[in-house]
Amino acid sequence: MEKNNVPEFAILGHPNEGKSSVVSTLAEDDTVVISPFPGETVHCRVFPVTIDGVDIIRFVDTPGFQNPQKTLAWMKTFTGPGTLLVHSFCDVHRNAEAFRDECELLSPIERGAGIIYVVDGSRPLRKNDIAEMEILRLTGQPRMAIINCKQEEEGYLNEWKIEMRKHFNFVSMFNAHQATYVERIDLLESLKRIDPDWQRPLEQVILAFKTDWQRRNRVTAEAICAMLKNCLTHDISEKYSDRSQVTSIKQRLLDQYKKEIAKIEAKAHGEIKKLFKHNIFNPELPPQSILNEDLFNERTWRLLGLRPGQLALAAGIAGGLIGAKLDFMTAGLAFGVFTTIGGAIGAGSVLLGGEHMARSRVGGIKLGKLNIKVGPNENIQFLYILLDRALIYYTHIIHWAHSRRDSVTSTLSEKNIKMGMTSHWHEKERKICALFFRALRGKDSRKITDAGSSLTVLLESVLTDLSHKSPGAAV
Ligand SMILES: Nc1nc2c(ncn2[C@@H]2O[C@H](COP(=O)(O)OP(=O)(O)OP(=O)(O)O)[C@@H](O)[C@H]2O)c(=O)[nH]1
Ligand SMILES: [Mg+2]
Repeated sequence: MEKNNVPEFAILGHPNEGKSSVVSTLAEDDTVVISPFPGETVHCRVFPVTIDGVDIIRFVDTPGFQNPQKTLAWMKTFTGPGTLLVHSFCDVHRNAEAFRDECELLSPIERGAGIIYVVDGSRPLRKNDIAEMEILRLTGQPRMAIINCKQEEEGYLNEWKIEMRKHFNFVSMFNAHQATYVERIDLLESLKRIDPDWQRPLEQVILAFKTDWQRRNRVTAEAICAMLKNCLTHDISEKYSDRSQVTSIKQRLLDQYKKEIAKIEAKAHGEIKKLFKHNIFNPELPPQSILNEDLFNERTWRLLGLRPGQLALAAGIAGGLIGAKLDFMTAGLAFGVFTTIGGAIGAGSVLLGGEHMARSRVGGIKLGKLNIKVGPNENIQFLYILLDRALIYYTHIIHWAHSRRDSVTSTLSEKNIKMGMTSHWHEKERKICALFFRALRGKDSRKITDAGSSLTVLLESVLTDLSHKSPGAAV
């Protein structure tokens, strides 16, 4: 451990075993270079985890062992004090090309870093691996081993575990590309056990991690709430004088309305992505994800949001128009939304795809001109659709390990059931949503603030629950 008490861990191992991937996932840093070709990392690089401007822990990415058996042979002949072993080795071999990588990878250990040794447990154990483990044991530094299976092969795990227990204080399974928030915390908990001196500093690190995660969840809840407010109150309008242009103006406004709503939603999703430190790579959605669908298309409305019965109740509490138009509306749900604009000009409002998704109004204004207005959306289902999409997006983002650079291949079977989360909520939660929706339709800003605060608190607890669920639960 460094003098200033910031725990430092060097991630060591054979080339191409996933060292950089482990660093990237643990440090939540997608700038770490990961490559399918061995020998990618040639210099040590420190990746700190910084919270509130302070480094709380540092992970050091290192090159793979180049010549472990010869290194071990030299170390076995060393007769000086054990505390000088690493230093002496580096001193003697500093300019030897054959030991360039060993000198580099041992440098963090020389300055007191702990060791996390990474192996790919899906391949058989080799002589070089045993030499590497023995070298690390001889350094005398606190150390744990991580088995990071790159393939689904588990036949070699036992021999790895038996061998590793001889050399390490702790052995743990950790899949760099799949690890979740909970698994990262578990790994830090394991690190705590490898040396009594590190117990307290690592407890502080874990606490800082958890507190920061909670903060991110709170900010995410606020961002979702702000997005809902913006989307649910959004409208656009245009004046016109020539009645023959009404249909084309309405179509144009409707397209514009949808684009603007999509932009508000995308902005909120972008904020979530950034909060969870995905800065460079775009966590790819599975091809069949409902989030790839347009917000306003039929599949989205069929699979997300509340079920018809729930919706009637929600609309009742929200005091919306929906309850009164239930029969027509549920039919609309089956056929999709925004499919037609219709020609009901002059009727005061236009039913879009069987719903009051957005209103187009034609009303007289001064100077004999007319006005067409699209929005705000008066269907409470819109709130639930947006909410479901935000929660699905959040789940996807938090479960996307920072070391992942590939695309998603898992398939999702689309059953004929609601895939969103809100349809599983209890009445109490749906009431909070309904009150927020109702407040937005009124003009009382205090009511809006209060209802928004209740919704934010609810969302924060929903996000906390999701953080502790396995990614399998996500859509
Ligand atoms: N499927 C899968 N692939 C992994 C995992 N960890 C690493 N890989 C892949 O293995 C390759 C090597 O990963 P790196 O993290 O760059 O390995 P490294 O040990 O840092 O390699 P060098 O720097 O070359 O020594 C990359 O193609 C990774 O995508 C894993 O947990 N699952
Ligand atoms: Mg590397």
